[in-house]
Amino acid sequence: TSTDEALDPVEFPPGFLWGAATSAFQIEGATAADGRGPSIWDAFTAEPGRILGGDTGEPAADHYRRWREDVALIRELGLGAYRFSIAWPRVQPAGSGPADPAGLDFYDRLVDALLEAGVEPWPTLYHWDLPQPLEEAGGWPERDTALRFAEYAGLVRDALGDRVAAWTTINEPWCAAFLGYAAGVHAPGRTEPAAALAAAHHLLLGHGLAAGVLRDGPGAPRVGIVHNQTELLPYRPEVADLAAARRADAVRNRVFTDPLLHGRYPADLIEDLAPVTDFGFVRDGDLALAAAPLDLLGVNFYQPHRVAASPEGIDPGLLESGGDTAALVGCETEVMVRRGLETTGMGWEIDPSGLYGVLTRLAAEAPGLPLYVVENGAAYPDEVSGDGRVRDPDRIRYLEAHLRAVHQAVRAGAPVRGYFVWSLLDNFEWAWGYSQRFGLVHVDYATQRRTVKDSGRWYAAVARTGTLPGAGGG
Ligand code: GBH
Repeated sequence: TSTDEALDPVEFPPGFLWGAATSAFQIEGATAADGRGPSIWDAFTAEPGRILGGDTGEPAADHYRRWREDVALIRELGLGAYRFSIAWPRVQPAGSGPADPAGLDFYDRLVDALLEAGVEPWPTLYHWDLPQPLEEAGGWPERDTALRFAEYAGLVRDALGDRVAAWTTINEPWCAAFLGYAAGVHAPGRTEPAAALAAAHHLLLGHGLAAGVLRDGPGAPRVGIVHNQTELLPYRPEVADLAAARRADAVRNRVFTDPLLHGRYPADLIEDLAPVTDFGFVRDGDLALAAAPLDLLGVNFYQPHRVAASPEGIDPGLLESGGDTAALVGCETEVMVRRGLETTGMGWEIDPSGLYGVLTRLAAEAPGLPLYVVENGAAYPDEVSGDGRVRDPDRIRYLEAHLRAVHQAVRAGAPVRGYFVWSLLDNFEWAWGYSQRFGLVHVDYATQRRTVKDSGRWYAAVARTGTLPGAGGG
Protein backbone atom coordinates (compact mmCIF):
# COMPACT_ATOMS: atom_id res chain seq x y z
CA THR A 1 0.00 0.00 0.00
CA SER A 2 1.07 3.62 -0.32
CA THR A 3 1.43 3.77 3.47
CA ASP A 4 4.01 0.99 3.43
CA GLU A 5 5.83 2.69 0.61
CA ALA A 6 6.07 5.88 2.66
CA LEU A 7 7.95 3.92 5.29
CA ASP A 8 10.62 2.47 3.01
CA PRO A 9 14.08 4.01 3.10
CA VAL A 10 14.81 6.01 -0.05
CA GLU A 11 18.12 6.85 -1.61
CA PHE A 12 18.76 10.00 -3.66
CA PRO A 13 20.86 9.89 -6.84
CA PRO A 14 24.65 10.25 -6.46
CA GLY A 15 25.70 13.89 -6.65
CA PHE A 16 22.36 15.16 -5.36
CA LEU A 17 23.10 18.53 -3.76
CA TRP A 18 22.08 19.10 -0.13
CA GLY A 19 21.91 22.65 1.16
CA ALA A 20 20.21 25.23 3.31
CA ALA A 21 19.10 28.77 2.48
CA THR A 22 18.82 32.22 4.04
CA SER A 23 18.37 35.79 2.82
CA ALA A 24 20.23 38.98 3.64
CA PHE A 25 17.52 41.08 5.28
CA GLN A 26 16.25 38.13 7.26
CA ILE A 27 19.55 37.22 8.95
CA GLU A 28 22.16 39.97 8.65
CA GLY A 29 21.01 42.76 10.96
CA ALA A 30 23.62 45.56 11.02
CA THR A 31 21.32 47.57 8.79
CA ALA A 32 23.39 50.74 9.05
CA ALA A 33 26.88 49.21 9.21
CA ASP A 34 29.70 50.12 6.83
CA GLY A 35 27.68 52.50 4.70
CA ARG A 36 24.72 50.20 3.94
CA GLY A 37 21.86 52.23 2.50
CA PRO A 38 18.19 51.87 3.45
CA SER A 39 16.05 49.30 1.66
CA ILE A 40 12.28 49.16 1.19
CA TRP A 41 12.18 46.67 4.06
CA ASP A 42 13.84 49.14 6.43
CA ALA A 43 11.20 51.70 5.47
CA PHE A 44 8.32 49.19 5.64
CA THR A 45 9.28 47.77 9.04
CA ALA A 46 9.45 51.32 10.40
CA GLU A 47 5.77 51.89 9.53
CA PRO A 48 3.51 51.18 12.51
CA GLY A 49 1.26 48.15 12.12
CA ARG A 50 3.07 46.52 9.22
CA ILE A 51 5.00 43.84 11.09
CA LEU A 52 3.74 41.61 13.90
CA GLY A 53 5.11 42.90 17.19
CA GLY A 54 6.67 45.92 15.46
CA ASP A 55 9.76 43.81 14.68
CA THR A 56 12.42 45.16 12.31
CA GLY A 57 15.58 43.98 10.55
CA GLU A 58 17.45 44.46 13.83
CA PRO A 59 18.93 42.39 15.28
CA ALA A 60 17.92 39.51 13.02
CA ALA A 61 20.52 36.77 13.49
CA ASP A 62 23.37 39.31 13.56
CA HIS A 63 24.89 37.30 10.74
CA TYR A 64 26.77 40.33 9.40
CA ARG A 65 28.98 40.04 12.49
CA ARG A 66 28.69 36.31 13.19
CA TRP A 67 29.15 34.93 9.68
CA ARG A 68 32.27 32.96 10.62
CA GLU A 69 30.36 31.05 13.27
CA ASP A 70 27.55 30.44 10.76
CA VAL A 71 29.92 29.06 8.13
CA ALA A 72 31.30 26.77 10.83
CA LEU A 73 27.75 25.55 11.50
CA ILE A 74 27.18 24.85 7.80
CA ARG A 75 30.37 22.85 7.77
CA GLU A 76 29.39 21.03 10.95
CA LEU A 77 26.08 20.06 9.32
CA GLY A 78 28.05 18.74 6.35
CA LEU A 79 26.05 20.65 3.73
CA GLY A 80 27.21 20.70 0.13
CA ALA A 81 25.84 24.15 -0.66
CA TYR A 82 24.65 27.30 1.05
CA ARG A 83 22.16 29.64 -0.59
CA PHE A 84 22.27 33.24 0.66
CA SER A 85 21.34 36.58 -0.84
CA ILE A 86 23.39 39.66 -1.49
CA ALA A 87 22.03 42.92 -0.11
CA TRP A 88 21.82 45.39 -2.97
CA PRO A 89 21.82 48.31 -0.45
CA ARG A 90 25.22 47.14 0.84
CA VAL A 91 26.68 46.99 -2.67
CA GLN A 92 25.04 50.18 -3.96
CA PRO A 93 23.73 52.15 -0.99
CA ALA A 94 21.83 54.53 -3.27
CA GLY A 95 20.74 51.89 -5.77
CA SER A 96 22.97 53.24 -8.51
CA GLY A 97 26.50 54.45 -9.03
CA PRO A 98 29.77 52.83 -8.01
CA ALA A 99 30.02 49.92 -5.58
CA ASP A 100 30.67 50.42 -1.90
CA PRO A 101 33.80 48.29 -1.39
CA ALA A 102 32.90 47.52 2.24
CA GLY A 103 29.61 45.97 1.18
CA LEU A 104 31.19 43.79 -1.48
CA ASP A 105 34.01 42.78 0.89
CA PHE A 106 31.51 41.16 3.22
CA TYR A 107 30.30 38.77 0.51
CA ASP A 108 33.83 38.31 -0.79
CA ARG A 109 34.95 36.97 2.60
CA LEU A 110 31.81 34.88 2.95
CA VAL A 111 32.37 33.22 -0.44
CA ASP A 112 36.00 32.48 0.41
CA ALA A 113 35.07 31.01 3.78
CA LEU A 114 32.41 28.78 2.22
CA LEU A 115 34.80 27.50 -0.44
CA GLU A 116 37.39 26.83 2.20
CA ALA A 117 34.78 24.84 4.13
CA GLY A 118 34.05 22.81 1.01
CA VAL A 119 30.60 24.38 0.59
CA GLU A 120 29.31 25.65 -2.79
CA PRO A 121 28.17 29.29 -2.53
CA TRP A 122 24.74 29.82 -4.12
CA PRO A 123 24.16 33.58 -4.09
CA THR A 124 20.83 35.13 -5.03
CA LEU A 125 21.15 38.72 -6.23
CA TYR A 126 17.77 39.94 -5.06
CA HIS A 127 15.72 38.73 -2.12
CA TRP A 128 13.35 41.71 -1.90
CA ASP A 129 15.61 44.40 -0.36
CA LEU A 130 15.30 47.10 -3.03
CA PRO A 131 17.36 50.22 -2.24
CA GLN A 132 14.85 52.76 -0.92
CA PRO A 133 15.95 55.52 -3.34
CA LEU A 134 14.85 53.29 -6.24
CA GLU A 135 11.41 52.87 -4.66
CA GLU A 136 11.23 56.64 -4.26
CA ALA A 137 11.83 56.84 -8.01
CA GLY A 138 8.86 54.50 -8.57
CA GLY A 139 10.20 51.05 -7.68
CA TRP A 140 9.72 47.90 -9.77
CA PRO A 141 6.72 49.30 -11.68
CA GLU A 142 9.32 51.61 -13.32
CA ARG A 143 11.35 50.16 -16.18
CA ASP A 144 14.49 51.92 -14.99
CA THR A 145 14.64 49.65 -11.93
CA ALA A 146 15.33 46.68 -14.23
CA LEU A 147 18.22 48.56 -15.82
CA ARG A 148 19.62 49.49 -12.41
CA PHE A 149 19.37 45.83 -11.38
CA ALA A 150 21.49 44.77 -14.35
CA GLU A 151 24.09 47.37 -13.40
CA TYR A 152 24.18 46.04 -9.82
CA ALA A 153 24.53 42.49 -11.19
CA GLY A 154 27.66 43.60 -13.05
CA LEU A 155 29.24 44.94 -9.86
CA VAL A 156 28.59 41.67 -8.03
CA ARG A 157 29.82 39.58 -10.96
CA ASP A 158 33.07 41.55 -11.09
CA ALA A 159 33.65 40.98 -7.39
CA LEU A 160 32.60 37.33 -6.99
CA GLY A 161 32.30 35.85 -10.47
CA ASP A 162 35.69 34.14 -10.31
CA ARG A 163 34.42 31.92 -7.46
CA VAL A 164 30.68 31.48 -7.91
CA ALA A 165 29.54 28.52 -9.99
CA ALA A 166 25.77 28.87 -9.54
CA TRP A 167 23.88 32.15 -9.49
CA THR A 168 20.23 32.92 -9.10
CA THR A 169 18.99 36.38 -10.03
CA ILE A 170 15.70 37.04 -8.26
CA ASN A 171 13.95 35.26 -5.42
CA GLU A 172 10.22 34.76 -5.94
CA PRO A 173 9.32 37.59 -8.30
CA TRP A 174 5.69 36.79 -7.45
CA CYS A 175 6.18 37.96 -3.86
CA ALA A 176 8.16 41.03 -4.88
CA ALA A 177 5.50 42.08 -7.40
CA PHE A 178 2.18 40.91 -6.01
CA LEU A 179 2.66 40.87 -2.23
CA GLY A 180 4.58 44.15 -2.45
CA TYR A 181 2.52 46.11 -4.98
CA ALA A 182 -0.96 44.49 -5.05
CA ALA A 183 -1.70 42.93 -1.63
CA GLY A 184 0.56 45.42 0.15
CA VAL A 185 1.53 42.91 2.87
CA HIS A 186 5.21 43.09 1.90
CA ALA A 187 7.38 46.14 1.22
CA PRO A 188 6.75 48.64 -0.23
CA GLY A 189 3.17 48.06 0.91
CA ARG A 190 1.41 49.41 -2.18
CA THR A 191 -2.05 48.21 -3.26
CA GLU A 192 -2.04 49.01 -6.97
CA PRO A 193 -2.97 45.98 -9.10
CA ALA A 194 -1.85 47.51 -12.41
CA ALA A 195 1.50 48.51 -10.90
CA ALA A 196 1.97 44.93 -9.67
CA LEU A 197 1.78 43.65 -13.25
CA ALA A 198 4.29 46.26 -14.39
CA ALA A 199 6.51 45.25 -11.46
CA ALA A 200 6.29 41.58 -12.48
CA HIS A 201 7.32 42.50 -16.01
CA HIS A 202 10.27 44.59 -14.90
CA LEU A 203 11.41 41.86 -12.51
CA LEU A 204 11.41 39.45 -15.47
CA LEU A 205 13.24 42.00 -17.62
CA GLY A 206 15.74 42.64 -14.83
CA HIS A 207 16.28 38.90 -14.53
CA GLY A 208 16.93 38.55 -18.26
CA LEU A 209 19.36 41.47 -18.35
CA ALA A 210 21.18 40.29 -15.23
CA ALA A 211 21.38 36.72 -16.52
CA GLY A 212 23.25 37.99 -19.57
CA VAL A 213 25.57 40.04 -17.39
CA LEU A 214 26.36 37.10 -15.09
CA ARG A 215 26.93 34.75 -17.99
CA ASP A 216 29.51 37.20 -19.32
CA GLY A 217 31.63 36.58 -16.25
CA PRO A 218 34.64 34.35 -15.77
CA GLY A 219 34.36 30.57 -15.93
CA ALA A 220 31.16 28.97 -17.10
CA PRO A 221 28.72 30.02 -14.41
CA ARG A 222 25.29 28.44 -14.21
CA VAL A 223 22.52 31.01 -14.05
CA GLY A 224 18.94 30.62 -12.88
CA ILE A 225 16.01 32.30 -11.20
CA VAL A 226 13.97 31.26 -8.15
CA HIS A 227 10.26 30.86 -8.74
CA ASN A 228 7.71 29.92 -6.09
CA GLN A 229 5.46 27.84 -8.28
CA THR A 230 2.55 26.39 -6.38
CA GLU A 231 -0.23 23.96 -7.15
CA LEU A 232 -3.67 25.55 -7.57
CA LEU A 233 -6.22 22.83 -8.15
CA PRO A 234 -10.00 23.27 -8.30
CA TYR A 235 -11.64 22.84 -4.89
CA ARG A 236 -14.44 20.78 -6.44
CA PRO A 237 -14.59 19.05 -9.84
CA GLU A 238 -17.02 21.64 -11.11
CA VAL A 239 -16.81 23.81 -14.19
CA ALA A 240 -16.80 27.05 -12.19
CA ASP A 241 -13.98 25.90 -9.88
CA LEU A 242 -11.95 24.60 -12.84
CA ALA A 243 -12.22 28.04 -14.46
CA ALA A 244 -11.29 29.71 -11.16
CA ALA A 245 -8.21 27.50 -10.76
CA ARG A 246 -7.15 28.32 -14.32
CA ARG A 247 -7.43 32.06 -13.66
CA ALA A 248 -5.49 31.82 -10.40
CA ASP A 249 -2.82 29.64 -12.00
CA ALA A 250 -2.34 32.24 -14.74
CA VAL A 251 -1.71 35.15 -12.38
CA ARG A 252 0.23 33.11 -9.82
CA ASN A 253 2.37 30.70 -11.89
CA ARG A 254 2.16 31.16 -15.64
CA VAL A 255 2.64 34.94 -15.49
CA PHE A 256 6.25 34.00 -14.71
CA THR A 257 6.82 30.61 -16.32
CA ASP A 258 5.38 31.56 -19.71
CA PRO A 259 7.78 34.49 -20.21
CA LEU A 260 10.73 32.63 -18.65
CA LEU A 261 10.28 29.36 -20.51
CA HIS A 262 8.42 30.38 -23.67
CA GLY A 263 8.98 34.13 -24.13
CA ARG A 264 5.29 35.11 -24.02
CA TYR A 265 2.51 36.12 -21.67
CA PRO A 266 -0.39 33.65 -21.48
CA ALA A 267 -3.24 34.67 -23.80
CA ASP A 268 -5.84 33.87 -21.12
CA LEU A 269 -4.01 36.08 -18.60
CA ILE A 270 -3.98 39.02 -21.00
CA GLU A 271 -7.70 38.56 -21.53
CA ASP A 272 -8.54 38.05 -17.84
CA LEU A 273 -6.59 41.16 -16.85
CA ALA A 274 -7.90 43.45 -19.60
CA PRO A 275 -9.86 45.46 -16.99
CA VAL A 276 -6.64 45.92 -14.96
CA THR A 277 -3.87 46.51 -17.51
CA ASP A 278 -3.24 46.62 -21.25
CA PHE A 279 0.33 45.27 -20.77
CA GLY A 280 1.52 48.54 -22.30
CA PHE A 281 4.78 48.17 -20.37
CA VAL A 282 5.94 45.36 -22.70
CA ARG A 283 8.39 46.63 -25.32
CA ASP A 284 9.78 44.86 -28.35
CA GLY A 285 12.50 42.45 -27.31
CA ASP A 286 11.55 42.32 -23.62
CA LEU A 287 10.09 38.83 -23.78
CA ALA A 288 13.10 37.46 -25.60
CA LEU A 289 15.23 38.87 -22.78
CA ALA A 290 12.98 37.37 -20.10
CA ALA A 291 13.42 34.01 -21.84
CA ALA A 292 17.22 34.20 -21.61
CA PRO A 293 18.65 30.66 -21.48
CA LEU A 294 18.47 29.10 -18.01
CA ASP A 295 20.93 26.55 -16.65
CA LEU A 296 18.71 25.77 -13.72
CA LEU A 297 15.38 26.68 -12.22
CA GLY A 298 15.15 27.21 -8.48
CA VAL A 299 11.80 26.20 -7.00
CA ASN A 300 10.50 27.31 -3.61
CA PHE A 301 7.60 25.36 -2.17
CA TYR A 302 5.63 25.57 1.06
CA GLN A 303 1.99 24.65 0.42
CA PRO A 304 -0.46 23.99 -2.41
CA HIS A 305 -3.89 25.62 -2.63
CA ARG A 306 -7.41 24.75 -3.70
CA VAL A 307 -9.41 27.37 -5.58
CA ALA A 308 -13.17 27.91 -5.73
CA ALA A 309 -15.11 30.30 -7.95
CA SER A 310 -16.71 32.13 -5.02
CA PRO A 311 -17.22 31.77 -1.26
CA GLU A 312 -20.83 30.79 -1.79
CA GLY A 313 -21.72 27.53 -0.09
CA ILE A 314 -18.32 27.14 1.60
CA ASP A 315 -17.83 27.12 5.37
CA PRO A 316 -16.36 30.62 6.03
CA GLY A 317 -13.91 29.05 8.47
CA LEU A 318 -12.25 27.26 5.54
CA LEU A 319 -11.55 30.38 3.48
CA GLU A 320 -7.92 31.50 3.28
CA SER A 321 -7.73 35.17 4.12
CA GLY A 322 -4.08 36.26 4.01
CA GLY A 323 -2.17 38.37 1.56
CA ASP A 324 -1.70 35.41 -0.76
CA THR A 325 -5.39 35.61 -1.66
CA ALA A 326 -5.44 39.40 -1.88
CA ALA A 327 -2.51 39.18 -4.30
CA LEU A 328 -4.50 37.24 -6.92
CA VAL A 329 -5.09 40.20 -9.21
CA GLY A 330 -8.12 39.71 -11.44
CA CYS A 331 -9.53 37.01 -9.14
CA GLU A 332 -11.85 39.20 -7.10
CA THR A 333 -14.60 36.61 -6.62
CA GLU A 334 -12.31 33.55 -6.47
CA VAL A 335 -11.27 32.18 -3.08
CA MET A 336 -8.66 29.75 -1.80
CA VAL A 337 -10.15 27.05 0.39
CA ARG A 338 -8.54 25.02 3.13
CA ARG A 339 -9.11 21.31 3.32
CA GLY A 340 -8.76 20.92 7.07
CA LEU A 341 -5.30 19.34 6.79
CA GLU A 342 -2.70 19.53 9.54
CA THR A 343 -0.94 22.91 9.47
CA THR A 344 2.48 24.31 10.38
CA GLY A 345 2.95 27.08 12.93
CA MET A 346 2.14 29.61 10.20
CA GLY A 347 -1.24 27.93 9.71
CA TRP A 348 -0.16 26.64 6.29
CA GLU A 349 -1.68 23.29 5.32
CA ILE A 350 0.78 20.44 4.93
CA ASP A 351 0.46 18.52 1.65
CA PRO A 352 3.71 17.23 0.10
CA SER A 353 1.85 15.95 -2.96
CA GLY A 354 1.77 19.60 -4.04
CA LEU A 355 5.56 19.59 -4.31
CA TYR A 356 5.45 16.43 -6.42
CA GLY A 357 2.87 18.14 -8.64
CA VAL A 358 4.94 21.30 -9.02
CA LEU A 359 8.16 19.46 -9.89
CA THR A 360 6.64 17.05 -12.40
CA ARG A 361 4.70 19.85 -14.07
CA LEU A 362 7.80 22.03 -14.45
CA ALA A 363 9.80 19.05 -15.70
CA ALA A 364 7.20 18.44 -18.40
CA GLU A 365 7.06 22.09 -19.35
CA ALA A 366 10.82 22.62 -19.53
CA PRO A 367 12.24 19.28 -20.65
CA GLY A 368 15.77 18.71 -19.42
CA LEU A 369 16.03 21.92 -17.37
CA PRO A 370 17.71 21.02 -14.06
CA LEU A 371 15.42 21.80 -11.13
CA TYR A 372 16.62 22.60 -7.63
CA VAL A 373 14.27 22.96 -4.69
CA VAL A 374 16.00 25.98 -3.18
CA GLU A 375 13.52 26.55 -0.35
CA ASN A 376 11.28 24.18 1.53
CA GLY A 377 10.62 24.07 5.23
CA ALA A 378 8.23 24.74 8.07
CA ALA A 379 7.88 27.33 10.81
CA TYR A 380 6.84 26.70 14.36
CA PRO A 381 6.95 28.96 17.42
CA ASP A 382 9.85 28.58 19.82
CA GLU A 383 10.73 24.98 20.57
CA VAL A 384 13.39 25.17 23.29
CA SER A 385 12.86 22.81 26.17
CA GLY A 386 14.11 23.20 29.72
CA ASP A 387 17.30 21.23 29.06
CA GLY A 388 18.31 23.60 26.27
CA ARG A 389 17.79 20.96 23.59
CA VAL A 390 15.57 22.02 20.72
CA ARG A 391 13.10 19.28 19.94
CA ASP A 392 11.28 19.90 16.68
CA PRO A 393 9.71 16.62 15.59
CA ASP A 394 7.08 18.44 13.53
CA ARG A 395 9.74 20.05 11.34
CA ILE A 396 11.46 16.69 10.85
CA ARG A 397 8.17 15.14 9.76
CA TYR A 398 7.51 18.03 7.36
CA LEU A 399 10.98 17.79 5.78
CA GLU A 400 10.90 14.02 5.56
CA ALA A 401 7.49 13.99 3.88
CA HIS A 402 8.53 16.66 1.37
CA LEU A 403 11.80 14.92 0.61
CA ARG A 404 9.84 11.76 -0.13
CA ALA A 405 7.78 13.82 -2.59
CA VAL A 406 10.99 15.09 -4.21
CA HIS A 407 12.30 11.57 -4.50
CA GLN A 408 9.03 10.43 -6.05
CA ALA A 409 9.32 13.26 -8.59
CA VAL A 410 12.86 12.15 -9.41
CA ARG A 411 11.63 8.59 -9.94
CA ALA A 412 8.88 9.97 -12.18
CA GLY A 413 11.57 11.54 -14.37
CA ALA A 414 11.87 15.10 -13.05
CA PRO A 415 15.51 16.28 -13.22
CA VAL A 416 15.66 17.49 -9.61
CA ARG A 417 19.32 17.89 -8.75
CA GLY A 418 19.30 19.33 -5.26
CA TYR A 419 17.32 20.45 -2.22
CA PHE A 420 17.83 23.34 0.20
CA VAL A 421 16.03 23.65 3.53
CA TRP A 422 14.54 27.01 4.41
CA SER A 423 16.19 27.95 6.61
CA LEU A 424 19.66 27.45 8.03
CA LEU A 425 18.85 29.80 10.92
CA ASP A 426 15.77 31.13 12.67
CA ASN A 427 15.26 34.58 11.19
CA PHE A 428 13.07 37.60 10.46
CA GLU A 429 9.95 36.13 8.86
CA TRP A 430 8.77 39.28 7.01
CA ALA A 431 5.28 40.38 8.11
CA TRP A 432 5.44 37.83 10.94
CA GLY A 433 8.62 39.26 12.44
CA TYR A 434 10.49 36.96 14.79
CA SER A 435 7.35 35.12 15.94
CA GLN A 436 7.89 32.18 13.59
CA ARG A 437 11.03 30.09 13.35
CA PHE A 438 12.07 28.19 10.23
CA GLY A 439 15.65 27.31 11.23
CA LEU A 440 17.54 24.04 11.43
CA VAL A 441 19.51 26.05 13.94
CA HIS A 442 17.79 27.89 16.78
CA VAL A 443 18.74 31.52 17.42
CA ASP A 444 18.22 33.09 20.83
CA TYR A 445 17.80 36.69 19.67
CA ALA A 446 18.71 38.17 23.07
CA THR A 447 22.13 36.49 23.23
CA GLN A 448 22.49 35.44 19.56
CA ARG A 449 23.34 31.97 20.79
CA ARG A 450 22.96 29.30 18.12
CA THR A 451 21.74 25.77 18.97
CA VAL A 452 21.45 23.04 16.37
CA LYS A 453 17.89 21.68 16.56
CA ASP A 454 17.02 17.99 16.38
CA SER A 455 15.99 18.68 12.77
CA GLY A 456 19.48 20.04 12.05
CA ARG A 457 21.07 16.79 13.24
CA TRP A 458 18.50 14.76 11.33
CA TYR A 459 19.14 16.75 8.15
CA ALA A 460 22.91 16.46 8.53
CA ALA A 461 22.53 12.66 8.51
CA VAL A 462 20.32 12.81 5.41
CA ALA A 463 22.85 15.04 3.66
CA ARG A 464 25.74 12.79 4.67
CA THR A 465 24.12 9.56 3.49
CA GLY A 466 21.89 10.84 0.70
CA THR A 467 19.25 8.59 2.18
CA LEU A 468 16.02 8.96 4.11
CA PRO A 469 15.80 6.25 6.70
CA GLY A 470 12.65 4.13 6.71
CA ALA A 471 10.26 4.19 9.65
CA GLY A 472 12.06 3.47 12.90
CA GLY A 473 15.42 3.72 11.16
CA GLY A 474 18.12 6.38 11.51
C1 GBH B 1 9.56 32.42 1.02
O1 GBH B 1 8.38 33.11 0.83
C2 GBH B 1 10.67 33.41 1.06
O2 GBH B 1 11.55 33.29 -0.02
C3 GBH B 1 11.42 33.42 2.35
O3 GBH B 1 12.12 34.62 2.45
C4 GBH B 1 10.46 33.21 3.48
O4 GBH B 1 11.08 33.37 4.72
C5 GBH B 1 9.91 31.84 3.36
O5 GBH B 1 9.39 31.60 2.09
C6 GBH B 1 8.82 31.53 4.38
O6 GBH B 1 7.73 32.35 4.22
O7 GBH B 1 -0.94 35.33 4.20
O8 GBH B 1 -0.43 37.69 4.26
O9 GBH B 1 0.71 36.18 5.74
C7 GBH B 1 7.27 32.30 0.67
C8 GBH B 1 6.13 33.15 0.23
C9 GBH B 1 5.08 34.88 1.41
C10 GBH B 1 4.05 32.76 1.16
C11 GBH B 1 4.09 35.25 2.48
C12 GBH B 1 3.09 33.10 2.24
C13 GBH B 1 1.94 34.78 3.41
C14 GBH B 1 1.30 36.12 3.22
N1 GBH B 1 5.28 33.47 1.34
N2 GBH B 1 2.85 34.50 2.30
S1 GBH B 1 0.05 36.36 4.44
